Amino acid sequence: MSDIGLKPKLQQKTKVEKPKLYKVILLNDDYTPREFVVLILKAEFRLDMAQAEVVMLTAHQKGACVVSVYPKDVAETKTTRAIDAASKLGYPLQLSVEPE
Ligand code: TYC
Repeated sequence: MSDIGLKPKLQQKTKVEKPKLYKVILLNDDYTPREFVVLILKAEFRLDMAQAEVVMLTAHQKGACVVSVYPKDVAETKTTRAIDAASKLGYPLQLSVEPE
C-alpha cells in the first residue's frame, strides 16, 4: 500500500503566551523633594544613582517619565509601596501603571 499523501500531522505546536508587561510611570508634582524621588527610585525600583537622577529630572522637566516595565502584579506592588512611603512623609508623589 502506498502511503503517499497520508502523512499524519503528529507535531503539535505549543503556544507560549508572552507575559504582558506594564509600564510604571513617575509623575511630577511641585512638592515632593527631588532627593526623596531619587531615593524611592533606587530603593523600590532598583535604579542606580545615575538612572534614578535621569528619571527624576525627566519627570520634573517633562511632567512624567517611564521608570521601568514589569509584569502587572510587580508593577502594581512597587507602585503602591512607593506611593505609601511618600504619603507617610506627607509627599503627594504619584506613579501610574499602564499596559506597555
Ligand atoms: N518637582 C519636584 C520639585 O521640584 C521634584 C519631583 C521630581 C517630584 C519628579 C516628583 O516625579 C517627580 N521638588
